[in-house]
Amino acid sequence: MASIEVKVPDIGDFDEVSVIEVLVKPGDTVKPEQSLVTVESDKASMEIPSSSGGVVKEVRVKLGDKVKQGSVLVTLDSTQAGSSPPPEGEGKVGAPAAPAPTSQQAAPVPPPQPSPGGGGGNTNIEIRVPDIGDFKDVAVIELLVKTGDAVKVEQSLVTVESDKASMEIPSSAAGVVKELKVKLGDKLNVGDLIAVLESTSTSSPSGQTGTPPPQPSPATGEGSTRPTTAAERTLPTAALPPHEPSAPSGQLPHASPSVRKFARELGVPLDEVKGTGPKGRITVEDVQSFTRAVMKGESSTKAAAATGGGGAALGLLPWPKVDFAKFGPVERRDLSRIKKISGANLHRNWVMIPHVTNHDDADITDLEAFRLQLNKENEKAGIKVTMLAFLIKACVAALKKFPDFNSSLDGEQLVLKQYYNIAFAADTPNGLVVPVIKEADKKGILQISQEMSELAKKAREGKLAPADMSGGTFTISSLGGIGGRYFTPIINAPEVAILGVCRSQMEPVWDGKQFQPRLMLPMSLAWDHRVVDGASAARFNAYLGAILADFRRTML
Ligand code: CAO
Repeated sequence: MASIEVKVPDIGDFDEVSVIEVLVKPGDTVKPEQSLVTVESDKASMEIPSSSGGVVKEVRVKLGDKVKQGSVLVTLDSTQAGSSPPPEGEGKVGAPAAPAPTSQQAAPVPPPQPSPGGGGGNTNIEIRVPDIGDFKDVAVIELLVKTGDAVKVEQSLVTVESDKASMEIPSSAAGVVKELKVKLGDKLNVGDLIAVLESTSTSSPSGQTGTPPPQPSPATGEGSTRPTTAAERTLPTAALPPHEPSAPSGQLPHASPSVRKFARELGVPLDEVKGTGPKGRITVEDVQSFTRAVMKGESSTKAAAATGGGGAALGLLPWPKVDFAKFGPVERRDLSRIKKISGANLHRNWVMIPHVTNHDDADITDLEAFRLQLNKENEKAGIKVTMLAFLIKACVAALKKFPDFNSSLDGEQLVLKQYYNIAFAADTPNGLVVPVIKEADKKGILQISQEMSELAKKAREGKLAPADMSGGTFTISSLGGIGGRYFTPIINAPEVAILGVCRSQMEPVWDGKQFQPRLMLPMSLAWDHRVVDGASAARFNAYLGAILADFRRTML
């Protein structure tokens, strides 16, 4: 029976790091690459994986211990299931895992580069991702600055996260952010451009003065400047709806990457969990206790409280369990990732929002004639306008007239948004996604059409970035290209209303003297009865119908 000592591998530039979490205990079976401990330096927190599989015989470290390369973490009994030979090139027993999930290495950070166009007194400086060790394609989970912000050397610009570590990327120079080149969800690698700064001070880029360039710092530490909410962190995987982030509520939750990942998988808002670990660090147990309390109805998340409770104590019968195969052949298919996420969101929204739907018809005879003419004119430019683009514009006009429909509930307050970001449901082979046309009030029909077709294409190819699906204030679900008459669309929380439209068709409409053939568009407006009522919904639909019947009214 071979006993293997698993040691701390090469962790780059660090002399000593503290053990902040022990992830295994004697008797546990571990697989190669499974994380054993989380360590933290003043630069980053990271998990150290096992170089071999086996059963944990002894854990040689405890919380707070300082470890460095070569320190023994655990001994494994390698005869058990799950063991595997040490990684290639590591023939000796107890060799460190290769390569270690270091979040930084000692390699130099590329100095900031003056970029072209920086003439006169001000120089443009490009800030790029420094060497972040073995990580590739780390996701941006937080933007810590925006255009126009003055930043100091070492000030964090963005937070990135892999499944092993999270870290903030600091600026290697001082200046004013001229352009932020990344957005939430972007995947970054060494050398990628993060921002262009305009150097207005006498301070010169650190790489040029010979001072050591700043290194990424831990995103889990107390030093973080602006926290993102847990809701924001779920954005990379969010489909319908991408939950509107609530206002930042304080410090960035202090938790290791594995705890953050665990919380994200459960949908636990980490900034609402009380940490019981050293220095208030949130542990796996804290996340589990939080989840248990919510499930038992003893506690509630802020989001749930804002919309009237957790819904855990509905007292419903259990879901029927049927052995379908008893009645005939069946096939089992896993739900797609998008379906799983959107299903959970749809379920919550359906259960928690008192939906009411008003149905109405809009006479789009003249608008359709105009649309066809427009498409003829723009045939060469390759822009195709569908009714949805007009609907987006018409909805903006209706939202301006009835601002409650462009709001969100926040506890006992209504947040009335003064921007008009219209989301539209897009059907994709993997499920439903909801991209957003930002600032639709400031865009013309042709631009909206173009953006819509780009977003729909990205949606079908599964390439929508979280930012493409966030910030919506009202949603339209159009089944017009498919068919049907009316349906109840589910409100895309935290929005308060959604418009569903179906296929238009010619109908006889009485004009007071005779029936006229008119092209009628069936509309279904679903709304949250806590925020609006039937009378205003009927007025909204009537106004929308009037605009669609005579689009000149949008100019009024
Ligand atoms: N009445 C009649 N025809 C319509 C119409 C309407 N209300 N809306 C669109 N059409 C026509 C278009 O003009 C186009 O006609 P041509 O092929 O002759 O040019 C055709 O239907 C197809 O349109 P489209 O679907 O490609 O374009 P769109 O802008 O209307 O919609 C998009 C784009 C992405 C929203 C749509 O493709 C889609 O995915 N719809 C499904 C949304 C959905 O699933 N909603 C349900 C959510 S709840 O589960």
